[in-house]
Amino acid sequence: MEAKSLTRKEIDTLAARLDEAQLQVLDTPSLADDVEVHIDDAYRVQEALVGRQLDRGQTLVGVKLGFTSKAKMAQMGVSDVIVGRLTDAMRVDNGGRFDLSRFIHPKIEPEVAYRLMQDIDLDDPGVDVETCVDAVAPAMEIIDSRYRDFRFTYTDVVADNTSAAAFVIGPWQSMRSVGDLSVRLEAGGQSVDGSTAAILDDPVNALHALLDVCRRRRIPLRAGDVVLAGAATAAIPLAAGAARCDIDGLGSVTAEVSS
Ligand code: 0L1
Ligand code: MG
Repeated sequence: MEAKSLTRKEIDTLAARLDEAQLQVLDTPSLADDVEVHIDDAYRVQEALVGRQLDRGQTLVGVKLGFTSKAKMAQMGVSDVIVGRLTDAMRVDNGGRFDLSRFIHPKIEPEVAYRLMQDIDLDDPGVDVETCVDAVAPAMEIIDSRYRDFRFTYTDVVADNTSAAAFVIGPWQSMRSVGDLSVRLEAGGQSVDGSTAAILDDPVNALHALLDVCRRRRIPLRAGDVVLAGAATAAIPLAAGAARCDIDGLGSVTAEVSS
């Protein structure tokens, strides 16, 4: 049975619950334990949640994709990527330091980032998203589900702004083909190896998938926006110490995590 659509008040209540979980650094049970949320409403909750962050003075700086690996899609029983928003409060400088205390149970994953050089008209059927990108970079994303034990449904995670928590971008270089490059992530004494091909076979495909979702969900794409294309490996728990991602031929990105 289709979930019935939520009222404005219900949307705002769920957004406030997720926002408080983040602000208090306290997890919350899956929304699905209390209410059935349709995917359309999940994106409305996400918008309301990010709206609360913008009301506190944060600004939008980009978007991120999730579920870009076949394994993750299969695990969640979906065939669509998910999209979340990035704000300036999530940005960590390359080589910079950030504190673990602002997260509930953070994980880190290696990513490829793109930069948009122009606004994208979502209603223009002829737009060539690849020509709207001027740069590519290695990146790391910190995900921090606001749900207890990282246990969530597809709609839960969309509502929770796709677990977005922080990101670090390495040196930008001119837009180029990425395809299948080796990736190594080291963080908190653990390491994981993978390939950029884990991102929809080639991270450039994430740009097309992004445009498709943004058209359907009316998520703006603007000049200067960062696009986190998706994870090249499974995420690993984030612990204090050095974090570093190396992508062959694309460069490195680092951060220092303090407790
Ligand atoms: O790939 C991602 O950025 C994660 C999307 C959300 C799923 C998760 O929190 O594991
Ligand atoms: Mg990610």
